[in-house]
Amino acid sequence: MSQTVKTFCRNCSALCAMEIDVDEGRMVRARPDGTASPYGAYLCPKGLSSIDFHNGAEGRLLQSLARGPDGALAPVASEMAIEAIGAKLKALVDEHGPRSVAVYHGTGAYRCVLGGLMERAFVAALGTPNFFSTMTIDQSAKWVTMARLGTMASGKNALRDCDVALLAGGNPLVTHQGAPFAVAESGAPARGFEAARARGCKLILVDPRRTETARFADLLIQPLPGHDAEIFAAIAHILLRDETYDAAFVGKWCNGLEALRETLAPFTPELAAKRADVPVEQIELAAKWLGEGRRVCAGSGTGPSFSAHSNTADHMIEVVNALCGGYRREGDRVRNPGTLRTRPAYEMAVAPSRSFEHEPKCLSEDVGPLLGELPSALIPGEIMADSPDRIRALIVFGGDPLMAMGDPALARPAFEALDLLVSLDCRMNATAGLADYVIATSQPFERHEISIPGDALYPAPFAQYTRPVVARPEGVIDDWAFFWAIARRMGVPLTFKFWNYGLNFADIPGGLDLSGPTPPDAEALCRFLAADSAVPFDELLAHPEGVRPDLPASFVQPAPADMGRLELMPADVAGELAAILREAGEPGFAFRLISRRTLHTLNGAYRNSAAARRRYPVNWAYMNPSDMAEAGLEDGDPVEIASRHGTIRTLAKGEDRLRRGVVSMTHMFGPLVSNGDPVAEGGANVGQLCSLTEVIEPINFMPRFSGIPVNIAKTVS
Ligand SMILES: Nc1nc2c(c(=O)[nH]1)N[C@H]1C(S)=C(S)[C@@H](COP(=O)(O)OP(=O)(O)OC[C@H]3O[C@@H](n4cnc5c(=O)[nH]c(N)nc54)[C@H](O)[C@@H]3O)O[C@H]1N2
Ligand SMILES: Nc1nc2c(c(=O)[nH]1)N[C@H]1C(S)=C(S)[C@@H](COP(=O)(O)OP(=O)(O)OC[C@H]3O[C@@H](n4cnc5c(=O)[nH]c(N)nc54)[C@H](O)[C@@H]3O)O[C@H]1N2
Ligand code: SF4
Ligand SMILES: [Mo]
Repeated sequence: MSQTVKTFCRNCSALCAMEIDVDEGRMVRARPDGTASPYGAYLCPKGLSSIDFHNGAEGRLLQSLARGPDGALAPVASEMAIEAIGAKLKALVDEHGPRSVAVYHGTGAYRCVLGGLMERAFVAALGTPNFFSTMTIDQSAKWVTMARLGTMASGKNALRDCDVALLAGGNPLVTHQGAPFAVAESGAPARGFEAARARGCKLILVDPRRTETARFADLLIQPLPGHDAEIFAAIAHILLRDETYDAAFVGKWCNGLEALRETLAPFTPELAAKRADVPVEQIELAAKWLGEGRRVCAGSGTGPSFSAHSNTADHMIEVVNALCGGYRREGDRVRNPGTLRTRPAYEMAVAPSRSFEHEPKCLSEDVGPLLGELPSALIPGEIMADSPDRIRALIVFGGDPLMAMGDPALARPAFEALDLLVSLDCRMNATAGLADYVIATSQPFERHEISIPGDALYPAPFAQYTRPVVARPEGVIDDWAFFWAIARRMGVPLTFKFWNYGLNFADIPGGLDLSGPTPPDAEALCRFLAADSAVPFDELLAHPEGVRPDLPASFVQPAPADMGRLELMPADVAGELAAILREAGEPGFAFRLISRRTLHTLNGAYRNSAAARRRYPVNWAYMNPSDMAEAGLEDGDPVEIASRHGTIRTLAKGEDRLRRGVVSMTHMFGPLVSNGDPVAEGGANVGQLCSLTEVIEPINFMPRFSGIPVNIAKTVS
């Protein structure tokens, strides 16, 4: 029997609405569904490939695995694995306390609503501070900025409202990464940029690569990577020099203008232009447009957050945004106040928390949490710490931290030293290969899901609920059911709550008591989450295509209380800028290796789909054709890429979109540690070029994933 089912994609926070044809219980075709979606009908190649992925293109796990006495992983019933894991965790907690248990939340966990909330409930009930996620090896420079500069509660201006928008180091046309950090709409990003241009909005991009997004740019600055701190310090310098900053906004909400002026005095546009190797006129023009803009937004993607001095760079990008008053202001229209949970917006500064200076601190470094999380790059150090409180068990939920954090020479032995490593995943990956247990989980189209991750991010109010499109195979379990069962086995009483970033789980009132013996019902959990929804749950049930409620117009309200001011130039940031000024560069390396993402893969996932393999039999080392000619390289030539920390082999490919002096590769290809044959291995792991101990940032301990100094040599194969 064949039928068509309405649901939504779970790959990224765009949560694009889709229709899937199901034939005899098997998904066969996907189409975009524009019936109610605020993006209209839209699916990117990953949304379309999710059918192949679902049907096993990537070696789906249909059974859980346990490591036997012979050291090999062998199939095990999930219930038996959970019994053994629960018993082991309980013994560890009884002997060493809750801190001995850690959780890592990966990309596969973000759009798994019930799993993610059950995981939070488990961590809160257990009382371990060891919550890690990809966020601290991604753009946590933004979290550091919030903690040091503060934040405007009303949020930044949306692309739909801007007349000047700046995006540094992001490529939303490919990644669909948009607000709240980057300046873009995550669903149908090209339509968002086209509409902005049609309104006359000017778009400025700062990227060493002329990205796919650059076709919408009015100004493209192509710097050497790792110099965003100087570039944005110079833009701020010009705004102050020319008095084109928003003095009313700064006067009302900011501290530290004089310290900013003083610190930025040496950061002239000429200095930034020289360091970043760009025309000084481009920096002047960007600052002129930003200064003239009436409604501005400056933001960034991963580029500046991955490169040298990422925390300082991000701070300066936010300072530029603040000098332009680039936030929604009292009386501004709030296009989407949220649907499942409607929130008022206030024009109000929230003072910096400097949460990282407070307990609970890490064992291996004197640093505390950012938004309730500890830095993922410190997981190896927290396992190896000479302390009774060290991490002894790690549960990895939808992630591959060994591939993601880089420096496998340091990280792998630490993971091997754990008493217990559990991977909760729908397929095998490098970390799962080391695990004691791999729990085979359901995949998105087999789950109940409600659109919480998109709720405040959709460009207009919208909510969607989906039941499973197809049944889950017999041997797999839902992620939430794993956390519920483990807690039950350990005697840890769970309270299920509507948690979101910025909230402290324990402080959220109410919740659903799940401490009883009967497993909860997934739909009942979603109904609970929709209890305060502007669209009643039954209406969502009746409209599987989603609902766009007709909410009364909402506007930014005046501040209800004095919460503080933004700190433009705290002393630590001034110190970092002074150090950057003294820096002599990193001689001895001819190239800088920069990060990139590809349209057909999602970090480690989808790289074995037919479409991805055709395009990327290896992860190419893309280079500027003139650089290649100078090095005697031709397309497809084998090359060796050497950083201070490691060496990998791959094949070179010319790309005139890249500026000279950079080589661009993507992450998460190939085995964790290569044996040197990139073609046979399907790529090489750029993480081998990274270090978890050197050139690491303060506060979030962010490793350098972009702008890595490297040399490139042709290899004789
Ligand atoms: N198709 C696809 N979509 C994805 C993903 C995927 O793997 N594939 N991954 C998802 C994830 S986990 C994330 S975090 C987001 C990331 O989303 P984006 O941030 O949009 O990711 P990238 O496309 O890698 O864009 C980073 C850009 O920064 C530039 N860059 C590198 N170094 C520097 C620098 O020092 N300064 C400046 N100014 N620019 C620099 C690079 O050239 C690149 O164009 O995408 C998400 N979406
Ligand atoms: N050198 C370098 N390193 C990087 C980056 C880089 O650009 N360069 N990018 C960094 C960034 S931004 C990120 S976000 C990280 C990514 O790091 P991770 O998130 O740790 O890595 P992924 O490969 O995305 O792992 C996602 C896993 O989730 C699984 N999965 C998918 N759906 C589900 C599900 O429904 N349930 C469960 N349980 N599992 C599921 C997939 O099979 C996959 O194994 O890497 C970081 N590391
Ligand atoms: S943009 Fe994101 S949600 Fe939409 S189809 Fe692509 S991966 Fe799925
Ligand atoms: Mo990411």
